[in-house]
Amino acid sequence: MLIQRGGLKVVAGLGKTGVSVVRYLVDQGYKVAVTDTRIDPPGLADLPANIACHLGGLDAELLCRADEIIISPGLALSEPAVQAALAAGVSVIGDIQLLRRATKTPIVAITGSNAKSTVTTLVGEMAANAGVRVAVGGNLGKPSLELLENDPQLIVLELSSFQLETTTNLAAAVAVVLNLSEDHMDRHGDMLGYHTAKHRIFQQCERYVINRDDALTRPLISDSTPMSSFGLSAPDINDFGVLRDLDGTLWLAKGRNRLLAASEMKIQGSHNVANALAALALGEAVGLPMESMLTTLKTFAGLAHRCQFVAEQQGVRFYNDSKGTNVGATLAAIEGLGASLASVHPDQPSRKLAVILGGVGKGQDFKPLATPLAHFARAVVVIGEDAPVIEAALQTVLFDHQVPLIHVTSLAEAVAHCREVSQAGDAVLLSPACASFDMFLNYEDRGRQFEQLVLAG
Ligand code: UMA
Ligand code: ADP
Repeated sequence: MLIQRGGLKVVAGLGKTGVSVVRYLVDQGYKVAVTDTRIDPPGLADLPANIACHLGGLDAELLCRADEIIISPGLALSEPAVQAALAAGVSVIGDIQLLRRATKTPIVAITGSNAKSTVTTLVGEMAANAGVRVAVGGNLGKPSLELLENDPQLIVLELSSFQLETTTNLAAAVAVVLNLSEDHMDRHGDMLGYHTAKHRIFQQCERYVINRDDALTRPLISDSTPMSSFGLSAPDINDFGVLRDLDGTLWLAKGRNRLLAASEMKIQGSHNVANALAALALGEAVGLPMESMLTTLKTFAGLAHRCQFVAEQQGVRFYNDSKGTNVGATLAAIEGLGASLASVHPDQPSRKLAVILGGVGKGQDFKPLATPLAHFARAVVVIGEDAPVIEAALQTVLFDHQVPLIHVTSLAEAVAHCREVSQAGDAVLLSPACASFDMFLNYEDRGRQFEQLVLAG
C-alpha cells in the first residue's frame, strides 16, 4: 500500500523528464500536479491516472503553493511564474537532484560543450565490458530517474548546463567538464553564466578530471580532492595524454606508459583521441580495469550524426555531423576532416570541404569559423533562421580568401550546390554549428534528411 506523503510536488514541463519525474514521485507516494506552457504537451498520455494538469501556460498560483517544484531542463528558471515561486520561497530542483536523493550509487558525471554523448557512451561501454551493472543516460536519451530501474552498481550521466543549473551537491564519484566553448547563450546570458552552470557538476565530487588543453575545465575546488587530467600532450606520471614515436606513430599514454596506438581505435581524429583519453581517466577513477577499457576503445565505432561517413560518390565523400550544433563542435569537424584531406596527398592539388552551416544560432559568435573555413573550404552554404547572422560573421574573411559563400532556402538545395562545386577527392560536410528546430524535428531528423538527399543523388 502506498504511503501518502505530505506536501505538493509540482512538475513544471512535461517532456521525457517530466513524465519520468511524475512516475517516480507517484511511486514514492507524493501528491503531484503538472503544469506546462503547452496545451497538449508530449507525454500527457503516459501519465499515471488522476494527475492534475494545468496546461496552456505555467500556472503561477499552483507553483507558488508547491512544497517543491521539479522543473524540466527545457524550461528556464527565468520564466516569470518560476521566478514568482522562487520569490515566495519555494525550492526549485531538477530530476538530477531527485536522482541524487534517491540513490547512493556512484555517479560518473560528464558535461562539456562537446563530446558529452561520445564520452558518456564510451565510459558506459567500458563499464559494461568490465562486467559492471551500469546504467547510462541523463541528457543522453534516458531520463535519469529511469536509470534506477535495474538497481545499477554504477551510473554514468551526461549532464547539460540546463540540468546542472538546478542540481546542488551532486557528490559525483568523478566529475568532468570535457571542454568549454560558447553554447546556449540565449539561455545563460553569457559565457560566465554558462561556465557557472557547468561547474556545478564539481560540487562535493570525490574525484575530478580536467582537460589540460582547456583552462576553463579546471574547477576552483580544494587541492585535497584527487584529480587527474587528459590532453593532447605528453602526460605527467598519473595523467593521460599522447606520446609520439620517431616514425610518427601516435600513442594514447598514461605517464610514460604507452597504452594503445591511436590508429587501433575505430573512432578517428584528434578530437576523438582526446575523448578516448577522457574516458580512460574517468574509468580509471571509478576502478575500471585498464585492459578492458583498451579493448572497448578498439571496438567502439562512434555515434551516429557525429562526423559520420555517409557515402562516396564520384570521388566525393559525404559526412553527416548534424550533432555539430555549436561553433566548437563544427570547428573540430572542419579542422579534423580538413586536415586529413590536406595531408593525404601533399603533392597533389588541394582537396577541400564543401560545408553546410546554419539553423538556430543560439546567440553564438560565428567568427571563429572564418579562418578554418578560409583554409579548408571550397565553398560554404548557409541555411535556416540564422543564415544572415552567419553570413555577416564570415563574409569578409571568406571573400578575401576567395571562398564562395551562398545562402539557400532548403537542405536539398544545399546538398545539390555542394555536389556541383565539389571535385573528386573533396568532402561534403553537414556540420551546422546550430540547433535544428527551425527546419527539422531535431538533429537526428536533420541528419537523416541529409543522408537521404546524399543517397538519392
Ligand atoms: N517546453 C515548453 N514548455 C514547457 C516545457 C518544455 O515549451 O512547459 C519545451 C522546451 O522549451 C524544449 C522542449 O519543450 O524546447 C523539451 O523540453 P523538456 O524539458 O520537456 O525536454 P525533455 O523531453 O524532458 O528532454 C530533456 C532534454 N531536453 C532539453 O534539455 C531541452 C533532453 O536533451 C534529454 O535527453 C532528456 O531531458 C532526458 O534527460 C536533449 C537536448 O536537446 C537531447 N538537450 C540540450 C543539448 O544537448 O544541447 C541541453
Ligand atoms: P555532445 O553530447 O556534447 O553534444 P557528442 O559526442 O554528441 O557531444 O558530439 C557533438 C559534436 O561535437 C559532434 O559534432 C562531434 O563531432 C563534436 N565533437 C566530438 N568530440 C569533440 C571534442 N573533443 N571537441 C570538440 N568537438 C567534438
